[in-house]
Amino acid sequence: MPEPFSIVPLTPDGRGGIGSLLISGPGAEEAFRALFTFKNGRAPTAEDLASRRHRPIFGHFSLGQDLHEEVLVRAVSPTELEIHSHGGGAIRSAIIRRLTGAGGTLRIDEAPRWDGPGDKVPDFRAEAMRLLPYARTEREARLLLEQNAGAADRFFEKAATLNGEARRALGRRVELLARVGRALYEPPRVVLIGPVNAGKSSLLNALLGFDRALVDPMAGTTRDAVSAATVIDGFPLLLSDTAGVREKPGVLEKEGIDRIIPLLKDARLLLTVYDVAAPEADPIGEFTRALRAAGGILTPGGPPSLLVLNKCDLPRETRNRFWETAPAERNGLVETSVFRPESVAALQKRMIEILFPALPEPGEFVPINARQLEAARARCR
Ligand SMILES: Nc1nc2c(ncn2[C@@H]2O[C@H](COP(=O)(O)OP(=O)(O)OP(=O)(O)O)[C@@H](O)[C@H]2O)c(=O)[nH]1
Ligand SMILES: [Mg+2]
Repeated sequence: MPEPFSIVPLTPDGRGGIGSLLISGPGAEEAFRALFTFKNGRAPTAEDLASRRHRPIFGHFSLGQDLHEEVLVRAVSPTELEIHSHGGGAIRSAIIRRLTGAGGTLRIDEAPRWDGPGDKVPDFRAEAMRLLPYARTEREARLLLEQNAGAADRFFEKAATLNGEARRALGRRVELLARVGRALYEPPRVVLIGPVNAGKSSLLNALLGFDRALVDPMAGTTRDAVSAATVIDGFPLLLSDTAGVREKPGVLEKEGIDRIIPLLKDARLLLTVYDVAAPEADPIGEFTRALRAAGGILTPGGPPSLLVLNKCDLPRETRNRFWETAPAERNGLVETSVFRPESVAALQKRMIEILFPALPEPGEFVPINARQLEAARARCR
């Protein structure tokens, strides 16, 4: 019966280039020696580890089936070792699986959640620090450090000096800033929809900066929804490409269209992409009808939608006159071409403006969980 030990993740899963684990307990060293070899293939003895206390030890950690991961190890004591590997989620879980197989128990604090449990009166600084290891970008890390530096204290002091409309205005601002706080937990999902061949997949690739989705001149190329995580202006986002929608789709195409429906509910922003040169008399009406036929109804209560007119590099005479005459829909429309990077950058800017209508000033308070938002609301009523 192996002696017990615990496995404690020191870094959040899959978030960094390096992933660190601490194993501790009476069985830690023995389990480690059975799974680790030096670069020359030799397994370490207890004396090897004792003579290298606190010095980095480089070698291979066995993942089973002839697979191994290069790791750096620090043998703190016979009952405590740090294992540093690549940070990717798959490698981390493989290492943890091997360690639990050798008698270890995974000890993990629950990752903070936007509406997670906590003290009734939020401890603003401590909560920011608890979230810090989960920051994905420098912008997020800076925001949390500012929250730890007294942003909430200043907010509540200021709120106490305000009355009436000024106080309600502060309340409205904090409500908008909460979207930035909420995005720390769930990157907003942006879904590209539109008629077939409008350039949705090309635009997804252009927004990502690499070719994630298949692009083809043939209409109906995308069958499945393809998603990818990206960062725009320091904000992590999820982008989803979808199958083009047209009336009377083929069987396989219909499958693809069916998969759009749940994404519409999950979206924080829809990019409705049209080809400026597509010749339909009423492209918007036609797309909306086809989407409705598939069960997807765009309601006013649903996510905001941004109209993107793509392929604006095409010669003027090929443009559909519809776009010159349709007055209502032209409001807020963004023209893009995947061949014009500045147009893609302008689209990214609009996306961020819609998703985050207010951005915090340096040092400004941002509620980073539901209880913080509730406390701020109560003060601004
Ligand atoms: N001139 C021009 N062509 C583009 C642009 N964007 C996409 N295309 C072309 O339009 C065709 C269709 O592009 P896709 O990205 O596959 O379009 P899609 O909307 O994903 O199409 P489906 O998945 O079939 O619905 C391809 O030949 C692209 O090269 C653009 O900005 N300008
Ligand atoms: Mg496509």
